[in-house]
Amino acid sequence: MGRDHRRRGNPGIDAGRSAFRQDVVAGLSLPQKTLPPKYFYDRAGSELFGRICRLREYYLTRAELALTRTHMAAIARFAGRGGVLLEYGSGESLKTRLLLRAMRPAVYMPVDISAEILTRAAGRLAREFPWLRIAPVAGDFSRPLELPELRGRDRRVVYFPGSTIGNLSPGEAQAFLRMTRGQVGPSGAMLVGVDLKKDANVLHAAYNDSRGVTAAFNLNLLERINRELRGDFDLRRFAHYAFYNPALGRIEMHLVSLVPQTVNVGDHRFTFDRGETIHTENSYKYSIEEFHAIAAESDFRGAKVWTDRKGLFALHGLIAD
Ligand code: AVJ
Repeated sequence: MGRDHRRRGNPGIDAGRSAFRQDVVAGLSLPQKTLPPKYFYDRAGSELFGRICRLREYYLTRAELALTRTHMAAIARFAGRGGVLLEYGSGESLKTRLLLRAMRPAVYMPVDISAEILTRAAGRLAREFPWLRIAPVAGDFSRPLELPELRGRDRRVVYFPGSTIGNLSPGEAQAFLRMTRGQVGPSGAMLVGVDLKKDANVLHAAYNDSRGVTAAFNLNLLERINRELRGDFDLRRFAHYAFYNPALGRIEMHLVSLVPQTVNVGDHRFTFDRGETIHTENSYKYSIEEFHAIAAESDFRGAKVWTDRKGLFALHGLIAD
């Protein structure tokens, strides 16, 4: 029983799985094999990402937390009191709690693709912030969203921390900001966390940690394909490969085939040359000026920017222009 029964009984999982299958088959059929990074975050992947955030080499999380603490009063002043705070992501982080405490929005609206994660996070926040109205929205923030009706005068501020925007190409980031600008309206604002350009050796270490957690995170994508899509990837025949591409200003993560091989995913077959890669993630790094230029093309103005003392990470305060 089990499997088929469960799949027929749960259209949510079925729809998700068929989108996953479609994306995997399409991506592995390209001349440069590619897999979308959003599929890293199954249960095991999310756990591994949590471990990455605690690694000594992965400076991003600590730098963003440090700058948020240091500049909290100014950040809250920028966001303003009593409006609607939308967060793209489930908002489980310490940074979110600091922001909620300082800013005291009238409504907090976390937007996440996983209803399960949202419900759990919202329940916890509700206990911690009894005065706060929490309105979780289950949906994909990378597409135009239907938001619950809000009182029209309430100022909307979108919080998008963690440099998640770095997964998008500059052109996609611009389109994404433009869409968000439509979402918040003419009196709206955005707080977006962006990893800064820096010494390539520091970047390299952050994505090639000595404990191999990032490697496990990358390889878990193949394990997920094996589990969910009847794949037969042999994880010993692929290796994590991450490097900084200075011309494009991004970290690239790949999985390299160590031997010539054929892999099955359900009824589909894919062949790999020795040394051929699957490109699994880009993580773009922007100077303050570069990010301002992207914001300007999206009808946002870079009004404020806060960084940590070491100049590793930036939080941009954008206002509708
Ligand atoms: C969650 C997209 C910001 O790009 O640094 C961490 C994901 N990948 N280590 C990043 C990630 C490898 C992370 N983001």
